[in-house]
Amino acid sequence: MDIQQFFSALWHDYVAMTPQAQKIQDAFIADGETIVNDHVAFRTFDRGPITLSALEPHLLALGYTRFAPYDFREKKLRAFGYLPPSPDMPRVFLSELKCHELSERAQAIIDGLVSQISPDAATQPSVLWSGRLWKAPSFEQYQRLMEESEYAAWLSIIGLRANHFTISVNALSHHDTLDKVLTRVESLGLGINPAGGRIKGSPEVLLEQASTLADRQTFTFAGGEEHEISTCYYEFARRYPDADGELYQGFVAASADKIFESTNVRQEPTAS
Ligand code: OOG
Ligand code: NI
Repeated sequence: MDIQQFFSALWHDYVAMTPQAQKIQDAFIADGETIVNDHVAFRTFDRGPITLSALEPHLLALGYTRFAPYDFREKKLRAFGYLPPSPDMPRVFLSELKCHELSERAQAIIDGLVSQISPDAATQPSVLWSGRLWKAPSFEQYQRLMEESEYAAWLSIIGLRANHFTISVNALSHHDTLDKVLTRVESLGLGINPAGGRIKGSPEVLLEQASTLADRQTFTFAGGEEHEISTCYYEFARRYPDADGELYQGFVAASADKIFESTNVRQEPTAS
């Protein structure tokens, strides 16, 4: 599978879960913009056949290289940023949940899910858009995970797929600031993730980012109970050159920490 086929399959799976992404992309194209994807992101458990180290070889096979590690102590996550084989391809952000930092009860729920995965599930790159590789959890299990980790609860029902694509603001010509981009997104009736402020980061840290609130869907839990859940979101990123004139390639942990919250089911009321 070449890198174009990889991202095309990933995008098709993502927009099926995230109708807002197609709507946003169509609006910018109608405005005369060219869409360049800054990065995509994946989430996983550090358990069973789908650990970060089991998924990473698929990125390396496409020519990606590990760039920088990130750690999110409070969210109990670790992650790596990856650089693409050519600058016109998206970067990748791959994170995993440090399951042993959750309670025994939550770990038992996660073990019950990952034990259903076939041992050879991660041998093909399509594992990265395979979705939920286990039966739907019960609503009670989902809520138990939610008490300790929004990420764990989200992953238990959504599974493996791109949780967001990211429009490169650098590649836009009319909407050349995050603020203009967000105003346009809001004009479509979509909400912006307010955590840490609408715009996260700054020119000083060489990266400004913002994201939508994830789409919502009704999900049928084990036993047939239905509840509204968060699916996936869209992000917007503007990169700045460093002192050597090279465009910043990394992520910013303090901003990423807030971007994760785009899929939170419970959104904090905004301060202002
Ligand atoms: C990834 C959040 C981090 C970024 O650009 O900082 C991120 C996630 O929600 O899984 O994508
Ligand atoms: Ni991102």
